[in-house]
Amino acid sequence: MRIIDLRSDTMTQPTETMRRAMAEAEVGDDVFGEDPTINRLEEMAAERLGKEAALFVSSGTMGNLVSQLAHCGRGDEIIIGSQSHTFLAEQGGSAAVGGIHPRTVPNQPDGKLDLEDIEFAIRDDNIHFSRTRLIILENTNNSCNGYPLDVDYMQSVGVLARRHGLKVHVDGARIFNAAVALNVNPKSLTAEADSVSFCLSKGLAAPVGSVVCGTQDFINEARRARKVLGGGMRQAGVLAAAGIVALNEMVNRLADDHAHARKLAEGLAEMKGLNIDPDGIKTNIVYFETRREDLPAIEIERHLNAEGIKISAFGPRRLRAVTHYHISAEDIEFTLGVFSKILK
Ligand code: TLP
Repeated sequence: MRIIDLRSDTMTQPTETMRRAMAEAEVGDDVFGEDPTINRLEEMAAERLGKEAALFVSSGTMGNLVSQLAHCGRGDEIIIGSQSHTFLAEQGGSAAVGGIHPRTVPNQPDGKLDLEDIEFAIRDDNIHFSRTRLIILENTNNSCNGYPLDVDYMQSVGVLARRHGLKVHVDGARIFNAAVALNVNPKSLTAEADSVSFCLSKGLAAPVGSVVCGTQDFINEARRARKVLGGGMRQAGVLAAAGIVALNEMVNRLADDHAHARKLAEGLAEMKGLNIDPDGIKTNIVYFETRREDLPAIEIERHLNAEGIKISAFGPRRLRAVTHYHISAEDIEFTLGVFSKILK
């Protein structure tokens, strides 16, 4: 049976070029800073995002956690979106591992945190309160339809943070999707951020890894944090080699994923019983709702699965489909055909 896997862009398989680069990678002990391929990936990543230095880590979750550990001490507070991945889906690592207290602010439908809400959440110097240290933004914002946060907004949060002596971390798991969707240089999205982490293993199709970028001092701290978490890898240049190919070859093509997501959204919008605004789909993540009493999300997921189409129910009425490297325009047509059959 033909399988169309729309559960996540994490499902992407490494390309042939990646597999070759991995097999031929020059490697060394990275805990000693001696893996030339990792060093090259870190230099490239820092350059792409306009930062002094970078650190290769095993996952997006580790990237966000080492960044928080580098910026904050125990008892410090972070301001973070109530719908953010770091708050919702990283096991509460901020608190569990770092002793860092999350103060949530509601994400607006376009993923932004309202500037007034951020300002209101910043703590005064008062013996009752923890100290606010860090604001975390997510770009693109996964739960909010993968919405990209624009350059002006990213800058205004940076200005606000500096006014209050705070740092900004960007969970840029899909920052290159944001840059491609907005048609801007990714540097302009991270210029005001103190740190940014991005994933190589999502739309960019590398098998493993994320990179954290920031100042050299910040990266020194993040490197210590990575080691205590057990993330000091040795000859991991075999992984970084795929990451280099990802940065060189897989960024511009993200536009195809966005076009496919939009096409899927437009098709779903025409179907009775589903709720979706295709204009809200700017990147590769498509959330939609079922209004059919007889077809809750989990039932739709089950029917699609039986036809070889994998998507995820994200609540009683909400579902998510994510486009990526292995999803073609024809797969979208086929998927829409199956949807109309199921909804009949
Ligand atoms: N997102 C994944 C998983 O939650 C399954 C997905 O399918 O969307 N930040 C953001 C915005 C993310 O979407 C994710 C993963 C992460 C961080 C964590 O990355 P990993 O999975 O590499 O730890």
